[in-house]
Amino acid sequence: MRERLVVVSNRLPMGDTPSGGLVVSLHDALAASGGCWIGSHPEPGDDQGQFEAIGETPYRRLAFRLTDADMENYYLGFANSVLWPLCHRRPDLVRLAPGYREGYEAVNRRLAAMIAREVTPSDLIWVQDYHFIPLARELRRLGLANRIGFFLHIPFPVLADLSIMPQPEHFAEDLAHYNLVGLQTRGDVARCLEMFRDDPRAEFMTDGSIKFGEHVAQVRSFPIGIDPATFREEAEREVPDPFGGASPDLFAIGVDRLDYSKGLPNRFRAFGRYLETRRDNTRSDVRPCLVQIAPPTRQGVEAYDDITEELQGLTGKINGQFAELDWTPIRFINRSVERPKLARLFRKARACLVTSLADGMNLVAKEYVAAQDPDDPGVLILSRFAGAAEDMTQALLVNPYDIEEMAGAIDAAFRMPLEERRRRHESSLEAVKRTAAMLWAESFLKVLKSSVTTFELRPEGETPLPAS
Ligand code: GDG
Repeated sequence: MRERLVVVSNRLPMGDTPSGGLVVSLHDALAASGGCWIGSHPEPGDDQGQFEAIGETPYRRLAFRLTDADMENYYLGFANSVLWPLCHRRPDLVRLAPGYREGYEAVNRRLAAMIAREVTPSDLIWVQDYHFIPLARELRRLGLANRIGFFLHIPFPVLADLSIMPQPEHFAEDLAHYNLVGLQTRGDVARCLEMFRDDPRAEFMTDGSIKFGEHVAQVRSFPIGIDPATFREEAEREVPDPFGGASPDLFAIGVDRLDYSKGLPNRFRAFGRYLETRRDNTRSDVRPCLVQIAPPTRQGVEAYDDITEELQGLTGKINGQFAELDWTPIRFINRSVERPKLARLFRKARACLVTSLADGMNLVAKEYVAAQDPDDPGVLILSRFAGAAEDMTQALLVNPYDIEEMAGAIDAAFRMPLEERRRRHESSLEAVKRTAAMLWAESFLKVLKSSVTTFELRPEGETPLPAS
């Protein structure tokens, strides 16, 4: 029987043309296997337990709907007010409200029942991210013996933080229902293994896999990447000047969803500190800028509203202190910018600031490096706490809590000699190529396909419904 791939993610890509590294690489893998991609529809609603088929692609796209209550309890609630802050080492921002956990479990249970009607026993199921940690457990409960893989895009939590969760014992148990747990970095794998080591129910096998009751799971790192060649082409394409003729002399760029994990307030403070202390302060003809693009996300969650206000305040303060009639030092764009413009901005920027306090990988770091002109490249300033730092060791690595150090790195990046910029860029680009998106999907699926299944097969007579 043919092994189709079934991908499950929180959001279903809706457009006709796939874009973005993750979407493109999964699109290619799905097109090759003729499988399907399951995800939530952007419009809320009640799907009555039935998937809705979306548009034309070489594979099927199936949408489920989230009701307003699901959005509140599952999405904004348990996923983004419990799991997200917990995995990003912000236990102080965890909100435990009645209904969050049940809402999260209910969406996973309902989705599992819908998936079980779609898949055949030979299908490979690949679940994406923290929205669906219990999904394999629910699918096993319905008798599915398929190979099921899970990839966590965000950092694996530290052991001490896990105990803040309601029913923390479920976390290890739920993960053990997957045949393969994929994580971004070796550091994440170490934290995951530490959790299993601490759990008396887990047993380590000689091949490194973990036996948990009747289940055996493997834990491996698969650093995610982008498609560097396509991104470079986009960056090279001539588009109208994104600054409309008012291009700054010298600028650093930041591109992040407006999220507290991305370390934006300290980035702004560091830029202010750099302006205060920069060595070429006397050269009044150079007007350096920070261009920060930060589209809003998860509006309605208190911590996100707070950080937006904080950044507006910092921008006003720093611009008030340094701006001149013809110079705005911080350009804070609290909206999304189209991809071709973004690629072009990356290419023009002399430095890119990625200063996450915690980050699974950070694709912006890779996009910036891919977009550079190798003959005259800009400099990546990269937080030690972004997964990307594990391989991109030739970036200017910084501690995102240390304002002084970051201000120094901005100064060093703006003044770095061409030879050093080239050397650092060449090495960073190698790392981006080594972890290209296609390889990420291929290597995960290769390991998943070879994993042993120890799950009982479906009880006699219980066959899945044929895929419609
Ligand atoms: C999660 C993990 C992990 C941003 N603003 C605009 C825009 N973007 C694009 C970027 C980049 C993507 O969004 C952001 O990806 P990141 O990796 O930086 O961060 P998260 O969204 O937090 O992603 C992260 C990732 O999953 C993948 O596993 O790396 O650690 O947190 O592609 O360019 N794109 C456009 N306009 C914008 O305004 N067009």
